[in-house]
Order: sequence, then C-alpha cells, then structure tokens
Amino acid sequence: MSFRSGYIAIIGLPNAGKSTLLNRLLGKELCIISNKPQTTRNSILGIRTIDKHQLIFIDSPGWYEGKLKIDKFYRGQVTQTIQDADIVVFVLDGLEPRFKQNKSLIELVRSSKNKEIILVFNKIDRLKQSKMIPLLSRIGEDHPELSEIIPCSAKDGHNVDVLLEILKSKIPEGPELYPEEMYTDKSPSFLMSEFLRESYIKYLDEELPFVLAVVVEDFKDLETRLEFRISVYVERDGQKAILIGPGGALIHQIKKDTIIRARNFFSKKVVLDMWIKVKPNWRQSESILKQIGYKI
Ligand SMILES: Nc1nc2c(ncn2[C@@H]2O[C@H](COP(=O)(O)OP(=O)(O)OP(=O)(O)O)[C@@H](O)[C@H]2O)c(=O)[nH]1
Ligand SMILES: [Mg+2]
Repeated sequence: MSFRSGYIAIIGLPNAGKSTLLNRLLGKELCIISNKPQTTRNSILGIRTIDKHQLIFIDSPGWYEGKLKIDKFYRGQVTQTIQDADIVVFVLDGLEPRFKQNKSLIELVRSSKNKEIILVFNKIDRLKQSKMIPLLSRIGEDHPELSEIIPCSAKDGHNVDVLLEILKSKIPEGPELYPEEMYTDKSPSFLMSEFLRESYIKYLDEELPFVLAVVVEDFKDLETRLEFRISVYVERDGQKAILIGPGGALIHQIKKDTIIRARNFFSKKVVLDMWIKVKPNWRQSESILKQIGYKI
C-alpha cells in the first residue's frame, strides 16, 4: 500500500467543539478548550501518523462576523485554513444546529472548489435520536455539497473512529510530510501560552479572557525541567488587578493549574515565572498585535 497524506481543515462557529474533536482525533490534549466562544485564536496543526497515513489537521478559530481588527484576523486564519486543506471538516453544534449563522462560512467553503466537505454533527451525547434523525436528513437534502454527514460526540469519542477511517480513505496518495513522531507545528512556548490562557478563561467572566494576550519572553528546555518567563498583557489597570486577584490569590491558582496542565502534557517538570502588564487598546493596534505575534 502506498503512503497517503493530506491536510484536513477543522472549521465551524465558535464553541462548536472543533478543538475537542481535534484532541480526540489525535489522542492528545494539544488544543485548549472552554465553554466560552473564541477560545482558539491561532490555527494550529495537529499531526497523526498511523499505518501509512499522515493526517494533518488544522484547527481554526471559530467563525465570527465581528468588526474588530482582531476579528478580521481570525476570519483570515479560517480562510487560509480552508485554502490549505485537501478536505474540510465542518463542525456543527448539534445542540444549536442553526445554519443561518453558518451561512457566510458555508459560502466560503463552497467557493473553494474541489474540496470534499464532511459535516460533523457534534454533541450527540446530549441529543435524543428521535430529534436527530429528521434533522440530519434535512441537512442532507438542503446541502448536497456535503460528501458525508457524521453524527459524533467529540466529548465522549462516539463515532470519532468512524470519522478517522473516512478521513484516512479520502486523503490523497502522497509522501510523509512531517517526521512520524511530530504531532504539532507549534513550539512549547506557544503551547504554554495557550495553557495559561485556558486557565484564565476557566476562572474569568465572559469578557476578560479576550482582552488578555500572553507572550512568552523567555523559554529554557533544561535537562530536568522546562522554564518559562511569561508576560500577560491587559488593556487597563482595573483588569490587571482582577487578573492578580485579592492578595494574589487568582494569579497563584492560575500558575498552579497551568503548571499541572503543562507538566502532564510535556511529561517534564515545569517552572513558570509570570507578570501581568498593561498595554492600552492592544487589540486595536497593529503594532502591538504584531509585537505579540499576530500577523495582520
Ligand atoms: N456535550 C458535549 N460537549 C462538547 C462536545 N464537544 C465539545 N463540547 C463542549 O463544547 C465547548 C466548546 O468546545 P471547544 O472544543 O472549545 O469548541 P471550539 O469549536 O474549538 O470553540 P472555539 O475555539 O471558541 O471556536 C466545551 O465546553 C466542550 O467541552 C460534545 O461532543 N458533547
Ligand atoms: Mg477551539
């Protein structure tokens, strides 16, 4: 059997379960997850090499029609993700299967011709069969562009193995593009900044996690441990105070959670030195966005 390899874009609205699905497909907690929308900010590759197949998944930020510069940046990432892919996996939240909000994204996928589109109808662990079956057949009728519709639960893994087999059969013949042991294109610094953001998203209210930017200032991969020095940027002094918490309680908890998450992932001791800093309007400033690693 000849080798097969291909890029698979994972797209959908915020909170659909894209990152949860990618982690399931990889069997690794690579991507950060939360119950709040816009958790993923950067496209991230997750690579799985199994029996002469290399599946290169690209997780993308949730599609959102916001007007901020940073929203445009996120949409640009999704567009690029679709362009780069051989196959598109469109994740739909089965609990809120509204196609209205998905319209512009569906148009975008349709316009990128010759790509197979697989619909993952996600979160079926919380759906009754009797509700789901008519819904799925209607989606099939309304969307002939979908080559497959797979009801899945990214959370408990139901049907994820079916999806994996379908993807293996659909990626084109091609060479091994990444070394077999490689599972992502992202550095430990990037992953660490994501783990820190995940901790903050968990503890803070809706808005605040989205006005913070995490920058790794220094990283050392030592024999016995990984050492990170990180700055967390917010827009106002009041926000800085919230991130630190009364008597430093929150920052202490965040450090603890992030270190545990990172230690489990990297299988190595982790040392974290972190500072909260104020940079007004960083989300609207091109130079600041560039400085913290967003390419606008
Ligand atoms: N019940 C249930 N919840 C799920 C499932 N998949 C994901 N979730 C939950 O849905 C929420 C969003 O999951 P994410 O994987 O972060 O969603 P996302 O599409 O990557 O979101 P963004 O990165 O914000 O675009 C989390 O609370 C997940 O635990 C599922 O199959 N069943
Ligand atoms: Mg995500």
